[in-house]
Amino acid sequence: MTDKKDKYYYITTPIYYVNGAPHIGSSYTNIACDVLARFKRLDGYKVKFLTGTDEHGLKVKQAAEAKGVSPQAFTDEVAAMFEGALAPMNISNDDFIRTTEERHKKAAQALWQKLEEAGEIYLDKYAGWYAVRDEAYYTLDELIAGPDKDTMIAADSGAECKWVEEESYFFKLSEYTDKLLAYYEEHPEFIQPASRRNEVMSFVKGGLRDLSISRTTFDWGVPVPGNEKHVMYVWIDALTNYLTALGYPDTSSEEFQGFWNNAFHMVGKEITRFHCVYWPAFLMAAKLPLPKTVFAHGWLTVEGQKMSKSVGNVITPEELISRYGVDGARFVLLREIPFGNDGNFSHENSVNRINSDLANGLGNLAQRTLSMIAKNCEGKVPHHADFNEEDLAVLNDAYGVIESVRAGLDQFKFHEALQEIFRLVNAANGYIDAQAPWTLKKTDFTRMETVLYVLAETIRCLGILVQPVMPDSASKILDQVAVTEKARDFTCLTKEHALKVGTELPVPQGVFPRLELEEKAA
Ligand code: ME8
Repeated sequence: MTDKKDKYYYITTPIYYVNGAPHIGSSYTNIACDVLARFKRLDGYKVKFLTGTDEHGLKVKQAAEAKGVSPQAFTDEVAAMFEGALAPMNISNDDFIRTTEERHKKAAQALWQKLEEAGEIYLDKYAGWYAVRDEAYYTLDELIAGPDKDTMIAADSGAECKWVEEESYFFKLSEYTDKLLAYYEEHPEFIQPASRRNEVMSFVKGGLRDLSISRTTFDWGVPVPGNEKHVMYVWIDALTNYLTALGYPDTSSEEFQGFWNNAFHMVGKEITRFHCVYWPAFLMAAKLPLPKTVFAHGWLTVEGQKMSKSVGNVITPEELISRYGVDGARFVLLREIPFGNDGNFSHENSVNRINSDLANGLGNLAQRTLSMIAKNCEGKVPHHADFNEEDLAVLNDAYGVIESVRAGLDQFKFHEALQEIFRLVNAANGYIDAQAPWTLKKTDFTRMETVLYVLAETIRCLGILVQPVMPDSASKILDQVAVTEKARDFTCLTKEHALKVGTELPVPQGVFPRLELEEKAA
């Protein structure tokens, strides 16, 4: 839960490895964070929304080698693909960080020095199993036998591990076991959802070992200050990005303090250990406050299978947009899968969901109402008489639903927040059917005007409410009920901001086309 009096909100995605082009996995996280960022802006917060790319480490270096180009040329190219995928998905990030930037190198080295000054780092020798794919060290109890004697497999992720032996700096993570457990106990909101919190807590309860935080066998990384034979372990480098973007090592600015005290990290569930164990320990060691929450969402599969190049089922953001439109894509990803759970992306379910909620639900509500107003009320916001009980029930719902939407989003329950909004859509469609303004047109014209007014006002509220999830469609809806740009934030969800009788409305146009499964998504 954010502290509203602070009015600062800092939301981050993981920074993505630039070893391959973006797929809908990163779009999923980006969209979720974008919805939160847009929601908070409309709710009066100062928002900083950060995403970016994680460009160092062996995995990226090896991908560059496979292409026969230098790591810098390779990362420049792939980082541009990640950054370029944001605008087409309408991602409203305020900053894009690349770990190869100078500002980041400076921040990562400054954090290292803080840890060193605090006496939390020592030089020793590392000997153990390392998975390049996960950029992670594993202990024997986390491994299963591999295809040959030199290779082990990480039981959880399936990544191949090789034995490494080299001089390395270590962070005294073992000293943080109790401190972390006490922190998790005192701050149940720190790791969400609860299932992930339980997993992390049982891992930490097993006792932590000191963590190897530098490498000497390659040089594609941030040099360790004072000993440039070493580069930093890619995760200590990567995690620091969240501080870099706020201007670290300068912690004195209002921007740093406001945002860092209200920081929310959104990550996929496979990287909770890094964000919920290593990161808070580094921050404690550097005497910095911890983020409010790390939320670990579930894993997306496609038509029931893990997305993989070899299966050939990787969905790109472009494909998603070309089939469903930007808003349709954003909507289905958040509406179909309870956030936090693993979820399957299916074209059939997506088409059905878009048709039922958007084309038949919200789209039809707007089309029926606005075309009746165009034909019967000279295209102007109609007059209304006193509202009766049915009218007030719909209007009060339209003004009040923001409370449950806000509560849902504060708990990262996107699907529940959307269910609330679409419950209102269904209620309004039920109201139009029950009131039958097409019949009232012949029997009681004044009552028809009132009913159409109630519906237009409900559409205004719905337009405001769906902005975070479907910014383009919301803007079209709000244009059609002549709501000015300034009157679109959540403070306008009150009767004081209701549509003014007699306001001229533009010619109505359909906002959500119906999709055909056979043609569009067979
Ligand atoms: O882990 N379903 O980068 P990464 C859901 N660089 N989300 C998915 C997904 C899927 N199938 N595939 C990817 C890294 N994601 C590190 C992070 S942060 C300091 C460093 C999303 O390129 C999800 O957010 O492997 C996941 O955590 C992230 O992409 C992993 O991106």
